[in-house]
This record gives sequence, structure tokens and C-alpha cells, in this order.
Amino acid sequence: MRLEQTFTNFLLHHQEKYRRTYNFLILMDALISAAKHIEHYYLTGALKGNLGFSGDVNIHGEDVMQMDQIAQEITIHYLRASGRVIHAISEESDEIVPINTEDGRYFVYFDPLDGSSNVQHTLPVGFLFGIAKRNLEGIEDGHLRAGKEYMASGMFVIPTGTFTLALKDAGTWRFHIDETMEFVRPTRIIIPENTEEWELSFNSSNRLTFAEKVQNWIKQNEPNYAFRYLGSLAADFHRLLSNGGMFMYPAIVNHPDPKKNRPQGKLRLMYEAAVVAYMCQEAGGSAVDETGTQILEIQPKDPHQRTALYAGSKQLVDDIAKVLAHSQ
Ligand code: AFP
Repeated sequence: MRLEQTFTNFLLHHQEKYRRTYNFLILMDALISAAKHIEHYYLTGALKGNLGFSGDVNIHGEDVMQMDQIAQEITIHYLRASGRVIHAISEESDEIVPINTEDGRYFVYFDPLDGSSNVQHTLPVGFLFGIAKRNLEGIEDGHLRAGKEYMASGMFVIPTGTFTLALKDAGTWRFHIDETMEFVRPTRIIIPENTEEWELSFNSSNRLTFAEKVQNWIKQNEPNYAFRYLGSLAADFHRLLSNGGMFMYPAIVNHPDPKKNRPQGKLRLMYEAAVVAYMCQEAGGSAVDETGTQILEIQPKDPHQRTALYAGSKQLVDDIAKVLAHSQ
């Protein structure tokens, strides 16, 4: 009989090793409880009729799915119950959500259900989150945190029962759910250097709308790698962390309908790109924006700020970063 190390045991040892408090455990317990409930509602969504549109439109002008609202409600409930969160920024909330502004210890940035084009088919979606800590030494000014100020980030790929967590200076770890609904078997993730399995992941139907230099880079390199794209950042990045290669959501600058151009990129900086970039960096990879700037260095000016994203194996990201920075 093989009995596995649980996530809780793993985190308790981590906290002990770095002489940290139990506060982070309470927050992680809240996020895991939220993810398990979101997975339950998603798995039973087709039978309960929860996989359709809610009729509402979010701050990004996108149709909101019923599951987006269910996931948001569940997550805010558990973050509130933890008593550890100052405020939260969510893709599903136009405004910053004040929670425990006086006694809270953490800022949480999250996308409770990412990959809406997969929802109606119960295909993989993601619960992405980034965590930063309040200033314990001086005045807390509540500024929006750059990715490099995060202390952890992670993602649940729903409904696959997999959870990936990056801890500051302590690596990126993957966990799998067992028959008792416990996340177990902590496995350290290092993006492979061996290029055999490397892949490129991007929405190929957009390729002619990318900047010419990006189109040229893809033309030169794509023959060397596999191509995979699920349309859910968490699911695509989950696979890429194991295989290596690069996920790209470039700026859209040559769309035949200029109104559809997205020079600032599509993905949201604080709860999508920085979350992935943080896990990437702790796994030995890298992530940059359309100018070749490190995603983790970007200081957000707006909670829902967008960015282009190139993330994955350091060698590939460094290579395209040179091209991106060159002709600016
Ligand atoms: P939605 O949640 O709006 O579907 O966006 C999902 C996402 O933010 C990310 O998960 C995907 O990588 C990317 O956008 C998919 O975008 P395209 O459908 O334009 O390829």
C-alpha cells in the first residue's frame, strides 16, 4: 500500500523550514476549499444546467458564464472566511473587493474560472491565483503589487484534480487529488532542458495579426516543435511546464478589422500573466511581454491591466525577447 505525503504536511514542513507562521496555511486551505467546490459545481454543471451564459457582461465587455459567477461567489466566501485577506482583485469583479482591510495579511489576485470557451463542453478550465503579503515592517500603502513582489502563485486545472503551486525561492510544485479528496504527492517541477518534448502553444488563427517580427520568429521555429493549444491558459501552461517550450499570447496589431487590434495584449497582468510567470520562474523558465520586458518586473497601474505573454523555457523566451526588444 503506498500512502502519499499530503499538501498540508508538505506546507507545514515548508513553513517550519522557513520559520513562517500558520497564516499562509489558513489562506491556502481557503483557496483549496474554493477550488474543490468549483470543481464539484463544474463536474455537475451539465446536469444542473450551470454551464450557460448568465446574461451579464463583465468589465472586459465579455459575456459572463453562470460558472464564472458561481466560482467567484465560492472564492470570495472562502477568502472572507479565512480572515487573512486585506483585499482581492478578480477577473469577475470590476472593483477591488475589500475583505479584511484592517487585520488582513495578504492581497489575493485571482481568476476563478479561466477559459470560458471550454465551459459549455466541461473541458479543462483554470483557477489562477497570485498572493502578496502586506508590508509588515512599515506603512502599508496598498499599492498594486508587481509579480516580483508576490510570495506565491498557483493554478488548479479543473476538472483534472491537479494543483500547481510556486513558493518564493522554494520552487514550483505539483499535487494530485487522491481518493480522499486530498492533494498529495508533492512533485518538484523543473521545465525540461531537453528540447525533444518542447512545444509551441498559441492561438494559430491569430498568427497573421501578430507583429511581423513575431510571425517571422514563429515561421523559423515552429518546424522544430510540436503545436498544442486548448484555449485555457491554465491547461496549456500545465502541460507546458512538464514538456517545455513556449506559450504565447502576442499582441494583436495587424487585424484586418483595426477595432479588433489588441496592442496591449489580451491576458490580464495581475491574475493571469504574472501568476504564470511566477510559476515559470520558480521552475527555471522565464516570461516576457511584447517589448521583451520581464512580466514580473511590470508595475501594474490598473487591476485589470492587460499584457502580451511569452512564457516557458528560458532559451526560447530569451530568443524571442531579443527579437521583441530589437525593433522597438
Ligand atoms: P476566456 O476566459 O475569456 O475564454 O479567456 C481565456 C484566456 O484568458 C486564456 O485562458 C487563454 O489562454 C486565452 O484567453 C484564450 O484566448 P483565445 O480564445 O483568444 O485563444
